Amino acid sequence: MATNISLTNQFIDLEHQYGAHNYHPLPVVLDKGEGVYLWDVEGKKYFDFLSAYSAVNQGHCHPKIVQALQEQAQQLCLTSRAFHNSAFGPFAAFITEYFGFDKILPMNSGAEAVETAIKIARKWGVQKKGISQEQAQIVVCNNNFHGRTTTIISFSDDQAAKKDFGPYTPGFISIPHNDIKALKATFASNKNIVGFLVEPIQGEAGIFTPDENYLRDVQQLCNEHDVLLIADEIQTGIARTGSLLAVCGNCDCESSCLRQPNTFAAPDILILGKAISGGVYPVSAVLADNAVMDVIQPGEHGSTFGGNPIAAAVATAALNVVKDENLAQNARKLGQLFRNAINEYIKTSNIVTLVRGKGLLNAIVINDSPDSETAWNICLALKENGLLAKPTHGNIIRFAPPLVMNENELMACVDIIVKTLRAFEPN
Ligand code: IF1
Repeated sequence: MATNISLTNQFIDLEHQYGAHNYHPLPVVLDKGEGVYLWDVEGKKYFDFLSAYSAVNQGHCHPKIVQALQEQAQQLCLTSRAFHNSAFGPFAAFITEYFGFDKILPMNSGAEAVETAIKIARKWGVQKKGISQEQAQIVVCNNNFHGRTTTIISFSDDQAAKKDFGPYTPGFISIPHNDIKALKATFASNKNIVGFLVEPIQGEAGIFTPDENYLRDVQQLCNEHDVLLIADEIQTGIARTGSLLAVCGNCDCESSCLRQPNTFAAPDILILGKAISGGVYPVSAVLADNAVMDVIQPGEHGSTFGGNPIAAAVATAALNVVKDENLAQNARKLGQLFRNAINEYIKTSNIVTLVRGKGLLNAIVINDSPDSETAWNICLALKENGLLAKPTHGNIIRFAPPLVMNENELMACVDIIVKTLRAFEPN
């Protein structure tokens, strides 16, 4: 390799020349991770404040999860579901008990799990509600993010994600998030609705937490109209927002907490991905009770890798870490400290207008036009100062560190963030 080009730029050039240009990453090339830290190829150390979009809640290369991966990989990796394997059954029993559902349908990516939920809901609507399959509708929210497949982008509002990828899949009605009146009106005016697909907190849209009673009211409306409540907790789940799931609300999550009195909602279909493997291996899951899940029969859905032995072993270890290390409680405590500290800074700031979020899923809004480069430039400066975060939709910066962070580390991060933002204050 040429010696006058930095190692970083050599790797970036390779990606640029040989990789499709479907991303615009920060110019940092990561080479190693441990807990809340990442190192680039030059040896520079960073705090990770993205956690691979909340997939690495348990911290990078968690030793127990990596050990589970290594042990299972040496024994049996993949059988397909043409045969049974000795890892999937125990994992299915474990994860259904963990979240309080009858059954799991395992997949690999988040988008596949969302597709699976859509198929289950449609089939349930046809078989249990007698809706014709040409008519079945799923209600979704404006500014949703549920993945990248052709069906999922069909009900996206994000033109970058959608434009020129048509024709689009029909059967979706989009209404505002956190708007119970709109949901009520939609249910009242259409008899062909099979499901309501919702992110309990909208992630990509900029971390929007709905009103306290929104999810409870949603649940009640869904019950009244015999519509399946489908919660996409791919980003919000697994302790990220300070409870095991965002739909758990403010409970302590000591045990499986769905269907407890102070739970916000108990979805009919729960979609999980990302951190159910701690970011070690692609694993996603759809959970539901028998009355819903049993509409799927042999041959009607599946995946070569779904439910494979490595996925089962890794996800079991990753979910055990969440409870053993009290990650929900830690996320709740640190999240509060983080927002308090940033709010203190905002009092004297002209560059940040607000901080919002729940647990350790937070965002700050930069006081500049959404088309400006300011949020991007702040993230470049944060990188120089040893902290990695990424802007979302122009002038918002998402802050989502691994949940294994401790208070001292969090305060060191707050110092970096505040120092960096100060340099962007207008004089
Ligand atoms: C990318 C965002 C985060 C998700 C929810 C399903 C999926 C995701 C709620 C699909 C995925 C990822 C995908 C990633 C960027 C990232 C993201 F900014 F786009 F919105 F996290 F905030 N439901 N979100 O958040 O899961 O198929 O990717 O496993 O680069 O597209 P997947």
